[in-house]
Amino acid sequence: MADTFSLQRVLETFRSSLSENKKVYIKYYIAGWQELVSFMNSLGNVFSFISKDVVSKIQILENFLSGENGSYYVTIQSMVKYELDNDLVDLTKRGSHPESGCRTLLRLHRALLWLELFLERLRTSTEDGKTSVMCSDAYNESLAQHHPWLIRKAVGVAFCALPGRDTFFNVMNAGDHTQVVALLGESLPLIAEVYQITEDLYVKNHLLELP
Ligand code: 1PZ
Repeated sequence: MADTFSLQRVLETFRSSLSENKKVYIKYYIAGWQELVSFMNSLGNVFSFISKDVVSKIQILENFLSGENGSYYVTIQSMVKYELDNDLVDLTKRGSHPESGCRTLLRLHRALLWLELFLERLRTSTEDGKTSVMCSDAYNESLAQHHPWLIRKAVGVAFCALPGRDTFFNVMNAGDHTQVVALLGESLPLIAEVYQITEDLYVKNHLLELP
């Protein structure tokens, strides 16, 4: 994986994560997150507490995927079935399975909603739009509801360190502003679809509140 971020690659990995029959491949789902981590790292050290958390969650899922039961972790659907059938998920409070695949993926899933809301704001923003406001509005509508006060404060501080809209667009490495906006328009429905498929699966299995 190259060090420089490209929005195009994020789009490609999320596209690869969807199978024809609407299964979500964990391998590509976490590869998409890995790309986003490299993007965050290029924005500066203030974000390292965020990217560390994402990296550790990617690692947990990667370990399952490459472990002896890896074949059950190929898709989000097979993981949910396998872990539930075998009582491998702490359902109401953290106990003997504090780092199940289901609860770990749920954290990334919630963050994916943040990403979707943020990118949509970025896509439709005007030249004087403030990335910090777009980020925090998206955050308050999504992830913030799942974070305690201390984390919300720390995240608020990090948002203030965000570069402006121009820099953001440049770091995405996808050409001029018009091209970035077009690519965002292409990526967002994909991200939204992956999100919705996961959301439906988690709703169906009552997994949205996993500790
Ligand atoms: C480009 C700007 C980046 C803004 C990122 C906005 C989201 C802020 C998320 C803050 C996470 C704070 C650190 C750790 C939090 C964890 O406690 C939680 C719950 O996990 P648990 O403790 O239950 O194991 N972790 C999360 O909620 C996952 C957070 C993922 C954040 C993804 C950011 C994606 C950035 C993409 C860049 C374009």
